[in-house]
Order: sequence, then structure tokens, then C-alpha cells
Amino acid sequence: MSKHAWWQEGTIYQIYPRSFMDSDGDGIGDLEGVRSRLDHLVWLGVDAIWLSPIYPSPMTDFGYDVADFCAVDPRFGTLASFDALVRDAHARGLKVILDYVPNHTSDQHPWFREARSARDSPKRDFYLWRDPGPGGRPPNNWLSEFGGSAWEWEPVTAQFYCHSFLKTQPDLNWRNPTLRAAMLEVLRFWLERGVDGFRVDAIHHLIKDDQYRSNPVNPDYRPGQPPKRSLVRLYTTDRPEVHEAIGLMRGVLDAYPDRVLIGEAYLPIERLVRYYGVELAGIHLPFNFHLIHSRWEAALVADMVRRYEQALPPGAWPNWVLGNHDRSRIATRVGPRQARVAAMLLLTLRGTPTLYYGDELGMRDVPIAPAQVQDPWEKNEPGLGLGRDPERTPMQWAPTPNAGFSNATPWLPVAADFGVANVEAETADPASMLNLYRTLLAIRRHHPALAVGSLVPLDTDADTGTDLPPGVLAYERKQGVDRLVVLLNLTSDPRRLVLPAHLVGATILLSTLPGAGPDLGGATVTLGADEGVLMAAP
Ligand code: TEU
Repeated sequence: MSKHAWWQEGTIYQIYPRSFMDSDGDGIGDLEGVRSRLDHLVWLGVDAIWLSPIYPSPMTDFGYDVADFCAVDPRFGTLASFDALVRDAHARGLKVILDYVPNHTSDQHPWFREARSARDSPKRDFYLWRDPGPGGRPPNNWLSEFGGSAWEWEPVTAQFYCHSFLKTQPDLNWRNPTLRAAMLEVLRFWLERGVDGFRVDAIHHLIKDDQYRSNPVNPDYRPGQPPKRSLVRLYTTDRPEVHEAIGLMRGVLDAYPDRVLIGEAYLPIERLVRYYGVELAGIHLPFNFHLIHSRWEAALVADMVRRYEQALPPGAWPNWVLGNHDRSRIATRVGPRQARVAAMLLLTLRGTPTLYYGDELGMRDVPIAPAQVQDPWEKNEPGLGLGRDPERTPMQWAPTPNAGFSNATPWLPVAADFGVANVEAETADPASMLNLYRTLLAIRRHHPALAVGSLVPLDTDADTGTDLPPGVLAYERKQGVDRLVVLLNLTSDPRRLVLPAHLVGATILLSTLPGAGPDLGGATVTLGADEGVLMAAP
């Protein structure tokens, strides 16, 4: 029996439900759609699906504005269709992870409707209310992530409420014990229905300074950056008290066997790793987004991997993310050829990989004309390139109308290249991105060195005779007798390297360049332009 949990050995696949598969012809994806595509995900070789929010919502932030935490939005289905999805997923060995959005509700949530109606409402303290500052201004300088002040005036009760995101997303007050208990009950509701874990939204935003101090000005702010960057979010994110709230969530999960808590926190490595909690009693997998933010240069990526590995508390399990519904797609960020190298990197690093739907097809950001914009952030702060619609376009299933996603016009446009970049065409093409992902996932599954082994960076080293040219990222993965070598050329020129003595004679398992393996010359290996190779150590 393996001593590792499924969420350590396995791979997570993020589904943005609006965009994955539409079963009822309204141009919006739904749970029945997801259910109808489970066999594809099994074929691909992932282990768990994480669904972005499926709860009843006015959709001002496409589901991240929740009006009822314990139901399913009719656009996505019903509790019965959710149960059917979980049942079918489990029957195929797939785990199901839900999005949990504890920082805020929709302004249409019954709690907020009640809270805003009267100062003495029992729900008033579920949210963050403040009197105006001098001259009727907001109580402090806090900014919304999506533009403008984080404070909205509520005329009926003559106070401001705090919203870290849209004004339709009022922040909850996690210092209130009744609110805390109600939110923990939400976790139990879904755990009882059989979900295998949660991805906790915006966890670093959960608790705000109890003295409501203004945030300091960011001296490094440059015009053109998102306006929220003009302040350092000292008093609005990553507050020490957040760990107490996380401990409570973890306590609920621990009453059920084999569940996982994943946290979304955009933080520097040193602060991120604190989310594992004291004695690892916090989040199992604080999402590591540093591959998304790193410049695509081997030396920088190697240094970041090293710093992350060193910062991990003893026993903490690493994880890696290349893309999600909030960030430009990897194939757009690094180009289609390096996106294949990135796939090999993601699936050979040490730790749980999370894949974003469509990245396995090489999907790219889709240009969105002004009239087609859906994302509220883009609408609030247009023209800065902040919109998230480009990475949320419909999954490309087939070279048929609407890419096989829907019978109706989809809510966002389908990529222009869907005729070639789609599941059907790429399944049939051994050289496709889809088959590269599938092969990598299969190799990962069959090699404990990749799934759970150690990672040893290869550097230029006179003692071992290693000579690593600039632009190449290289490491070994080992677990018992299973030993693999990963060589990644992050440049678009060929690179020749000399292997360390103990790896001379390694044999190729896979190259990212279809058809072409690297030129093997004993101790020297020539990597093609944009080539990554995975080798079995001798
Ligand atoms: O994003 C939270 C988050 O940390 C933001 O700072 C994020 O980096 C920024 O909004 C860019 O998208 C989460 C969700 O992933 C996002 O889709 C939601 O809009 C947001 O929370 C509010 O729930």
C-alpha cells in the first residue's frame, strides 16, 4: 500500500463549468455536460476534477458571487445532477473538488439582504460595516481588487460595507463566531454529499485588520499596472488571524477520511508556505502560482524551484500550477512550442500538478472584442489588459459548430483555430499537445520517481563532469530504483550539454518534439530548439 494520499500522487484538472460542456443548449456549460465528458478525463489520465463555483449566483463575477452556498445554480443543474456527477466520477476513480468562497457572498445572499436592512439585524455583524470618514468619505484607503474603493455606501443604514472584490461581493466577517459556524456548516453539507475536498477562494483575503488601518502606498507602483497595486495590501491580506480560520476549516475536513484542502493565495514563497500551518494543520496544498508569474528563463525557474523546495516546511507537499481562469494561458505566455516544454515541466516537477482545462489542447487566449466583454474587471477598468475572458473561452471538443461545446452560440467566442485544436483532431494525431499531455500523465502514473520521488537539480559541476549550458533546466527524480532525468531547453536554439558521469547511458522515454529524439552522443546530449526530454537513468 502506498503511503501517499491521492492528492499527493494524483493530478488535478480545473474545470470552469461555464465553459466546459453545454448539455442543454443555452450556450453555458453545465454539470450534465461535465458528466458526459468524464470518460475523456479518464482517458487523459487525471485523478481529480476541481469545479469553479456551481452555486446559485447573480453571476456578476460568474459564480464567485454566491447567493446560496448549499445549492446548485439552475444554469448548471440541480443537486440531483450534482449527485449524479459525483457518483459517476467516483465510479471512474475520479475525485471531485468544489470551490469554496468564504471571503464574501453575493449582495443577493439572504444574509446580506437582511444585514443591510437594519443596523440591529442579527446578520449585520456577518459583514464589515464602518461609519464614514471625515467629509463622508470611505473609512480608509482600502482598494477593491477590481478597481475603486473597497467601501460601498449603504444609504438605508448610513454605513459603508467592505468588499475586496466587486461591490456585489460584500466581505464576510470571520471574526463573528455565528458566521464562522455557518460557513463551516457549508463544508459539512458538501462533505456529506461525498465531495473529496475544496479549493478555498482568495484565502489570503479572509481576515482584515481589526483596527481598519489604511494600507501604505507602494513605492514600486508604476502607471499601467492594475490600480490596486498602488497600495501594499498590508492590512487587507495575509493577516495573522487567517490561520485560525483555516485551522477551523481543516478541523471540519479531518472528521472525514481522505479529503483535501487547497487554498488560493497569491503570495511570495516565504509567506505562502505558512499556509501549510503549524505542524501542517493548515491547508494541504496552498496553490503555488510561481510558475505563472516567473519569467520563462531557465535560470529564473531553476532558482524559483530551489527557493520553493527550501522554503517548504518538513513534510509539506509541494504543488504547481501553470494556468487558471484568472491568468493568461500558458500557450499564449510562452508560445506553442515552449508550451510543450512547460507541460513536461509541470508534470515532472515534485508535487501535485493542477492543469487548467484546454491547456492540454494548447488552447490560447482568445481576443475579445469590446462588445463581447463579459468579465466585470475588464468592464470596471477597461483597456489595461486585465480582463479574464480570453482564458475562459469554450472547451474545443470537435471541428463542428461551436467546437462541439454547445448547440447554441456560446457565452464567449470560440477560438479561431478550433478546427485543428480540438479533442477529436488531437486524439487522432500522435504529435498533438493532447497526446503529449496524455503520455506525460501515463508516464507519471507508472513512475513513482515522478509521482512521489525526490527532486535533485542538475547544475554545472566540475566534480561530476556536468556541463549545463544557459537556458537549460535539468533535474533528476528518484524513488528507490526508479530514476528519471528531465532536460528542458527553454530557448529556441539547440543546446549541447554534458551529462554527469552517473547519468551517461540514460535512455529517452519521451521528447516534446514529435518524432525527433535528442541526438545521443554518450556523455553529451544535444537538445533541439524548444525541446524537452524525459530520460530513464542507466
Ligand atoms: O481570485 C482571488 C484573487 O486572489 C485575486 O486577487 C485574483 O488574483 C484577481 O482577482 C485576478 O483574477 C479569486 C477567483 O479566482 C477569481 O476568479 C474571483 O474573481 C475572485 O477570487 C473573487 O471571488
